[in-house]
Amino acid sequence: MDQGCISALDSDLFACKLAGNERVGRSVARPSRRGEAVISPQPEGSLDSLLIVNMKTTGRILSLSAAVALTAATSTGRAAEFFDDFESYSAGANIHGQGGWKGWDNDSAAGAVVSTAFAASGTKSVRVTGASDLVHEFSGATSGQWNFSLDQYIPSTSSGDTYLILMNKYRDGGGGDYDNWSVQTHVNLGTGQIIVDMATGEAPLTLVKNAWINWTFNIDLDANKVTEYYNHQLLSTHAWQSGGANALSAVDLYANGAGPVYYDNVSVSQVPEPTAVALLGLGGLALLLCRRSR
Ligand SMILES: [Ca+2]
Repeated sequence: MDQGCISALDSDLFACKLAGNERVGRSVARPSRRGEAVISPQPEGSLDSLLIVNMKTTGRILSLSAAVALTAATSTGRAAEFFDDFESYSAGANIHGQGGWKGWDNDSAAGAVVSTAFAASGTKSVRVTGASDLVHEFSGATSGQWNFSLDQYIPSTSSGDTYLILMNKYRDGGGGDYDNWSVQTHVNLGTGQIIVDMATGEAPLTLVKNAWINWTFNIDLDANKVTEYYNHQLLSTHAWQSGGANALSAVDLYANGAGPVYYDNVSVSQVPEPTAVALLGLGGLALLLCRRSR
């Protein structure tokens, strides 16, 4: 393999990545989008910069191929990504009506308070307790593979049964005729068990108290499947939806009178990220052309 070609390729791709992040910031700009579910079309500026750099190095054939690859990435790259670390809100405030958060059915009484008692990132998290039934809707996640992730802290003094829920259909006032549940993880603070409500026969996991743990859900909307991980342990794999929609519609942090439970770093991301797909496509094309030119 031509090492000189590889070095040049690596350098160009690195430059491309830097240019893309500076102008677009798919990864670095996440915190600036916190609190809002945003439609993030593949930005035209970054595509131009990628194309220009690779035209310099590999010529018109690559530029044409890259254009095809980038067009494909663009057509699939409209993602509804989301991130919230709760740092942008005032401590002690009800988060209902801020950053897209709201109580279930848009009821402020079902909101939750921003807290500085515990934080997985920065100094703040959101405190879900009592009447809290905190919702954030998402749009655009209607096909492909997605990761939903958040961090959870439960003090040993908390009590009751609390729930972490993902909806494939949700709207304010939708009720049982419209709303549809995909994930309902049940945390029994009394028995210390993590229980899957949306599948049968799954062994409960042991609740971790007084520590931040991560929940991750790998969602394959095309295959109608979700895999749930609690504290990096496999909890369950089951169908994403039945009688609902192939979509990630909302998260619901449901206290059910229990708590308090603290949540931080709520994240929705597409897998793989469209920018990464574009870069991989360009890299493969460049390597192919380097080999042909030898
Ligand atoms: Ca935080």
